[in-house]
Amino acid sequence: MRTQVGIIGAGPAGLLLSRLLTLQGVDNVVLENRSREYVEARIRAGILEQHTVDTLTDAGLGDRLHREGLEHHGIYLQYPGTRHKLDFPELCGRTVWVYGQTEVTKDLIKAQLDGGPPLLFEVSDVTPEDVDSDSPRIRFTDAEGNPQVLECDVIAGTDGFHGPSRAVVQQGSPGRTWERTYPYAWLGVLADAAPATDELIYAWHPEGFGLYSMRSPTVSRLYLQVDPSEKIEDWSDDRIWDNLAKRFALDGWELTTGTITEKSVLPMRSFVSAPMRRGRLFLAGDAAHIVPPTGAKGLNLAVADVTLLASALVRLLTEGRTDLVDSYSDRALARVWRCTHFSWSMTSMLHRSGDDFDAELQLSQLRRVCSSEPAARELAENYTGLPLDV
Ligand code: FAS
Ligand code: PHB
Repeated sequence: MRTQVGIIGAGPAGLLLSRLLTLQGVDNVVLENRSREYVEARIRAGILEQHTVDTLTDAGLGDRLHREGLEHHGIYLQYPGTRHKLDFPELCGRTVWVYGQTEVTKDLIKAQLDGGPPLLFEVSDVTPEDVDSDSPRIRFTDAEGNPQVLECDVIAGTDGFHGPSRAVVQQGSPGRTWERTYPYAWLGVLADAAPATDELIYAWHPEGFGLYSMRSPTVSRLYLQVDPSEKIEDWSDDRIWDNLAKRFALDGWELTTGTITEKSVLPMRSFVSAPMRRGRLFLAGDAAHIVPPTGAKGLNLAVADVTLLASALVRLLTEGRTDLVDSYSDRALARVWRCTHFSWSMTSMLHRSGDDFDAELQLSQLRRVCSSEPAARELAENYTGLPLDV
């Protein structure tokens, strides 16, 4: 097999990169080790920045998003006795959209299978080779168990945190990684319950953080800060609803409960790997970085990476110019660190560490953001998405 760009991983990063390259006449093949059903069922992100919405729309993937997505004009910050609205259009002139990553992935896969380039599911033993040469290749075993070799001009490692690509980059360069594991996790819940709020609530509470999100006018997506050692089987639906009601409690307001259709405990970490390139192998998305979901950055950062990478690869493969591929890693990492800092700062401001000194600092910062326009604007600009080249 031969193609211009071999893409490892059919998550949002790999699928969107494939779409953007295809629209520019660059042929590519996407290799995915899981099944289509598994990939489409993974419940993850929920918030899209305007840039992400614009990129999907410009790529011809915005119809269902604009039909079913919910445009949100702000978020609420809550601490005991106060629920304060940050008005994004007033603060920074931008909005965000609520549209689950599962839906983005379904739209991308549908477009890919509807006349798009090859997307091979359930492959295995995927190994990038000769990435320091101008003719790298990917060895893999196809779904039928046949050994295959995909000859490429370029390989994109969009294979997430557990994929093989990052290790290949790290082996070749004097690279390095940074990691911070947080002393808490999120218990995530999907429920058939009409959200009891028009926009997301980020709540600080003495017993722990709570996030009230949603997927539609009839489906709520909620998160509770828990200890990382918590086992989901120890959390009955009643215990979950009781804790959520406590963390969002406000006079004159009531939580809407319903049937819980999914629940899981999600670990939280910050992780950055540099550089995001080795020769003809380029990393994008979770393959290169992980952020705690408090800032709603993970999916949007993956989209930003592939927007930069797609332009760089088109210029390399259609004009033979290397300027954008040579600057890709530095430009992508500048935004990665900005989003890493923002996600860390939102996480540190809102999650209880158990230390009362920390609690006073957090409450002071929350009161500052809720009372100072410049402080609120800084949060709003980061949350709704900074320009690609920060
Ligand atoms: P992905 O991990 O989505 O995709 C990588 C793909 O590569 C996967 O399909 C994987 O199966 C495939 N792959 C791996 N190894 C392979 C191999 N050897 N061969 C071929 N394919 C291989 N972000 C938010 O903004 N908000 C959230 O609430 C949020 N919640 C999250 C919850 C969880 C449990 C996780 C893990 C992440 C969450 N994220 C969230 C972040 C998430 O949305 C990611 O940022 C986003 O999926 C990044 O997309 P990709 O870079 O494409 O990586
Ligand atoms: C979600 O809806 O899943 C979601 C929203 C905002 C976040 C994290 C997750 O910060």
